[in-house]
Amino acid sequence: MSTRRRFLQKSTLGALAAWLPASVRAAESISLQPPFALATWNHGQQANAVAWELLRTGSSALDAVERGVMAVEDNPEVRTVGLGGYPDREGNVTLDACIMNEKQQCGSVAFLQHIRNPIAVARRVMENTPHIMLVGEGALQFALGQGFVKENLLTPETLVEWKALRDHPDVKLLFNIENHDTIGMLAMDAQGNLSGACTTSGTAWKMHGRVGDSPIIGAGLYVDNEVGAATATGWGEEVIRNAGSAMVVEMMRQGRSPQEACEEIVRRIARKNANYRDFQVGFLAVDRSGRVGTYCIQPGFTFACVDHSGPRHLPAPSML
Ligand code: SD4
Repeated sequence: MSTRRRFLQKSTLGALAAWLPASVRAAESISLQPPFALATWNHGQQANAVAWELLRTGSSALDAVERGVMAVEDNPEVRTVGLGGYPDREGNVTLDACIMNEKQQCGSVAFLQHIRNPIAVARRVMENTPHIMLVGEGALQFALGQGFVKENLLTPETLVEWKALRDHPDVKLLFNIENHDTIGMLAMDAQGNLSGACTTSGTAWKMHGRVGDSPIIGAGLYVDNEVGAATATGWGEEVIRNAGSAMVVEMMRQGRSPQEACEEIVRRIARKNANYRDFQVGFLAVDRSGRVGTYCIQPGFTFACVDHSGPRHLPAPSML
């Protein structure tokens, strides 16, 4: 993360915290009517705009989430997803993604290099193989065999930022709370079917070969058409350790609201890790009736949603 970005982050966190109470009420009271889509972070708005065009004209939730997050993967300005994503410590852009539909069919790729749309490869894994997850070189070979094009994903702009990170004396800041803006997207189509997608270049400065929560079904994403869907963002190690998204969906099945479920998993993660003040974890969930829940450790996490009432972009309530 650049010093400038860290400064901007610090100065905006206070501002966000100041108007948080209203946002807490707003997030908790959101109830979407199908079709709808919701997605993490600022770039969730771009994904939702694409998804909405599909949903409002009758496309499936699966197509909507895939196309929605692909728009963000294609956007080189987003440094945390797809093309232009931050590389690992050795300068390699390695991508993780997964997708899941209403039939609990799912596909995933992890540690995939040179392909800008890992979510589309994950969908092909789901539809064209007997497997759920392909990683690394095998995932790349599969993608090439499916007609995907190999390209350099490290843009000159990202390379400049990466070099600044590499040369920065305070490596700890690289694990800062705003250093990971995965896109997780959930949607319900007009038929009442839920799907989800999650895609990321992972935590910047990760070790080569590291895989986070985002491509792991049940961690970064989980969809159960009987109950609802959830997705996670932030420090993936903590999300994996706590089976984050599956846990949120399971709590909703047991009767918690999406908001209560997101708060419970975030508090549980914090309770079990004394260093919780040093990292971010956030969840976004929706149940079958369109009730939205979201919660995170640090202020700063935002989400976007859209239905016939139009697009909205809101900060998530936070523990701290
Ligand atoms: C990871 N969870 O690789 C991802 C990063 C992320 O918002 O979410 N960012 O750990």
